[in-house]
Parts: sequence; structure tokens; C-alpha cells
Amino acid sequence: MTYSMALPLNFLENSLGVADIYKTPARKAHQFLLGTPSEAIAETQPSLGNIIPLPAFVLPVERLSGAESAFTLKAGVHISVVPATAELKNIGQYLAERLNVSTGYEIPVTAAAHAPAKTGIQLALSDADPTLGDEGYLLTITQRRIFLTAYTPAGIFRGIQTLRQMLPPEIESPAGIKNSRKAPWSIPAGTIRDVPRFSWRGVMLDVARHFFSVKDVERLIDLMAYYKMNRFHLHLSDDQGWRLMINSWPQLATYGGSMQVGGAKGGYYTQEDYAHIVEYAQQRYITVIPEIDMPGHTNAALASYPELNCNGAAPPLYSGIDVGFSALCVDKEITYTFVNDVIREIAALTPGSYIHVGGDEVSTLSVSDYSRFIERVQTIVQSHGKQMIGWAEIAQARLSPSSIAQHWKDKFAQLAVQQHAKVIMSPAQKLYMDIKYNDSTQLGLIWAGYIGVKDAYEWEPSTIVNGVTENDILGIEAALWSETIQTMEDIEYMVFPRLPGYAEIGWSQAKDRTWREYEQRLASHGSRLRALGVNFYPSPEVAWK
Ligand code: TNX
Repeated sequence: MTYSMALPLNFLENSLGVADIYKTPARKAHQFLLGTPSEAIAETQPSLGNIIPLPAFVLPVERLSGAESAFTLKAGVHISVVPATAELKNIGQYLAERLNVSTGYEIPVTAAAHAPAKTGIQLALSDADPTLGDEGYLLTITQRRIFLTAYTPAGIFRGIQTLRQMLPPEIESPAGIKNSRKAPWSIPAGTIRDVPRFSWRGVMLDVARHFFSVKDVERLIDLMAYYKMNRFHLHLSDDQGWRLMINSWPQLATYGGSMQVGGAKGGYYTQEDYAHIVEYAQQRYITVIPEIDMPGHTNAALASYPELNCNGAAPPLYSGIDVGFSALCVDKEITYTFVNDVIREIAALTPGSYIHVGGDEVSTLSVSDYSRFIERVQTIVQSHGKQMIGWAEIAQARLSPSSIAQHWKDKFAQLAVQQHAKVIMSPAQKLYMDIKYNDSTQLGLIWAGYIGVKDAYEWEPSTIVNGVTENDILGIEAALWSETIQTMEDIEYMVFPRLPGYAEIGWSQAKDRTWREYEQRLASHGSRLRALGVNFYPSPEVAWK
């Protein structure tokens, strides 16, 4: 996957006039950016300083030399890739398309024999610095060229998001050249070396309570990608609806998916739709995690097949928003035939390593019946070559160390850690995007309090559950439950502007984060979100630009 090439350190040193870019600690680099008022970089937007999530290391060139320096994107620019694999060309094409939206430039993607190129934009894989890891990148901008290198294609893709954020906000405006600033499309010179803190930076969308189209899902994936998130968890089934066709149990979708909360017509994804979503996410280096919630939250399945019920009678479809009342019949063998068929079909459609089996809020089963069920399901998931994820209640059962518990409330995650299983942090009071911002938010629920934009940002994942520490945590995931969410506009309003803060908690080092400084960067993203057409909540906590 990687490509042998000398790290262009000489190139960096020559162009930047610094020998110790790797030695300068992130903190010091930020002082270059923020500094004292007299030192602060003048209001020359865009600057190297408004990137979200905050990069690990930033060095603007003018801090060192005092020289005015920027790369300017002009007609005739080209993107070259090294090595010229189909994958890297696709990433180059993705960048060309983003830049075309507003500039109108037709940017060719070409193969380069070596790196760095003398001019233009170059994307290059290099195995010279393995510490860049799975997603890190090194981005250098001089007057003549943009050089983006990484250890993996995913790293190049993440670096492209940084590059987008360094251009003027109008670069994202699909309104076309006539409505946006024509020139200059300039990027300040400097170097960014960046690696993420956590490997799991996720968003969950509940498509069961209300159903969302493939187009809506694509848009959410695009917006996640802009903030370097890498996991997309689809909550595909619940009491109110089953949203994926299972060929061996077709009524799950055709009948169980026919309604949604409030009683309106529902919907479901065909297997082709789902495969398309998976591929769309994959092209953005985002892994899809499908969730089939069980043994509770199963009314839609129980309504579709009477034999799944202990009494053999199917309940009616459900369009309310209560939780906890439904459960599969854990003593019937057909239940496990059903679970095996569903997981087999989904595993075959899912290249990612994970299948999420829910496991939350079952009030009608004893702990021992519940645990027995989860342990059997764990074996089924593993038999299809996947790792099991469940809401943290699953830790009451015997977990394999490869299984993962998703914390949302209570202390069950402690039981997971004791069994050497890893934890994803989704504390409802911080990370539930269906929770209202404040008492005047029209959409959303309040059972976990209110989550303002500052509340969403100002917390630390390793101090949420006693005994669940940095090493136990894979990362974080923000969840959008959709009891009250009906349209893409609703999704955008609840997700933004909280998501950029979540992305930063997942990516950036804790020691580098303060609300005071973040608030200024977020403010500058107001114009970016507007250019992207995002219906964000313009929170008064932020001095929007
Ligand atoms: C709790 S989080 C739930 C969901 C609801 C959500 C509403 C979890 C595992 N269960 O079923 O939709 O609260 O905020």
C-alpha cells in the first residue's frame, strides 16, 4: 500500500527555512498562531489557524521569515499523484471535483514519476514516516506548490480536508463562480503535521424511528468527512421500523419497514442501496457499522413474523416513542435461526469488521436470560468473521476481548473493561445530538438535559466513567436518534454546530483544547457551513462570522 520515497525533508527545510519542524511541540506552534495580541496573525482570512479539528502541529511560514507567502490556485493548476494507483487517482479526482464546484477550473489529475513536483498540487504516499500512521498526513504549502504526503491513502484524504479548510470559505459554494469570490483562491504558506488522538470518531444515525433517503445519508457522510470523522453507525432497526431488506426474511422490510414514528409511511434500503452507502463511505475512508438492535427494540420484527413471539402472535406495528417493551423470544430456537440469517446477510454486505447488535433497554428479560442471548449472538457474529459491538449493557454477559461496548449511560462499561473489551464513548449528556440545545430548541428530547455547543465541546472522554481510561477507549461517537427528526434540515440543525466539536474531541490532543480558542475557529466555520448549505443552529454562544 505504501510507496518507497525519501521523505522530502530537505525540500521542507529549503522551502521553509526551518530544520526543526518536527521538534517544535504542538503548544509552541499554537503560540505562533494565537500568540499575544501584538504577535497575533492579522485578520488575513483564511489562515492556518481556523482548521477544525485542530491539527497536532502547525507552522505558518510568515512567523519564521516575516515573508508574505501563499499558494494561489489558478486556472491551469494540476494535481499529480505518486504512485499513480487507481486509489490515489480517485482521491485526486475527489479533490479536483471539490475545487471545481466554486472555481470552475477543470483540474487534471496526472501521474508523477517522482515527488515532490516542482509546481502545482501533489499527493504522495510515502513509507518514510510510519509514525503518520493510518490517518496522519504532512502538508506543506509554499508559493509554488502544495505537497501532501501520508503513510496511507486515508491520510491523504484527511489532509485534503485540511487543505479545503485553508482556502476561502467560498471554495465550498456550489452557487458557482458568479456568486463566489473569484480570486484570489490563496492558501497561506506553512507546514501542518497531523495525526489523530483516537482511531474511532463516529456518528450514528437512527433511520428506524424516521427513515432517511440514500441522498440524505450521502450528505451526512460528506459533512462528516469534512471534519475527518471515520465511523458511520447506521441504527437500522427498532420498534418503529426495520430498514434493510433481508432476502431470507423479506417481510421485515416490506411490512416491518412500512411505517415510522407518528404513523406516516416508512421505507427501507434495498441491499443495493446499502451496498452503495457502504461504498460511498468507503471512498471517504469511513467505515459503516450496521446495527440490528436486539433482543429489545424489536417490535417491527415481532410484528412481521408471528413465530418470533413467545406466544406465536404478532403485535401490531408501533408508531409511538416509548422504549423497553419488546423482546425477541430468547427460548425459541427459531430466534437464533433468524439472528443468524440476518447477521449472515449483513456481514456479507459489510466490508468493515463490526456488527452492532444493540442490546440496550430490555426491561422484560431477566439478566441471566439476557446474558445467555447476548453470548449466543456474540458467537454468531464471530462465526461470520465480525467483531460484536453492543450498547454497554452487553457487558453483563461474558464478552470476548474483541467485542466492544458502547457507553451511553450508567456504569456497565466498567464490566466491559474488566473483561478486557474496549469501549466507545457516547455519553448521552454530551454526545446525543437529539438532545435539545436549550429550552427554546423546537426539535429534540430533554431526558439527558440540554447540550449547548460549549457543553458539547468542553469535556474529556477519559474521565466520564470511573475506571474507563484512555487505554480502554477506542474513541467517541455522537448519536442522532430520530424520534423527533424528520427531514435533512432537521438532521443538519441538530448535528451542526455540535459535530465539529465532537470531531475535535476525537482527533485533537486534549492538552491543546480550550473553548475560548475553539469558539473563534468555530465562528469562522459559520461561513463555511453556509457555503456548504448547512442548516446549522446559529448558537448565541458563538460570535459567528
Ligand atoms: C436512548 S441510547 C436510546 C434510544 C433512544 C434515545 C433517545 C440507547 C442505547 N437507547 O432508543 O432513541 O435514548 O435519546
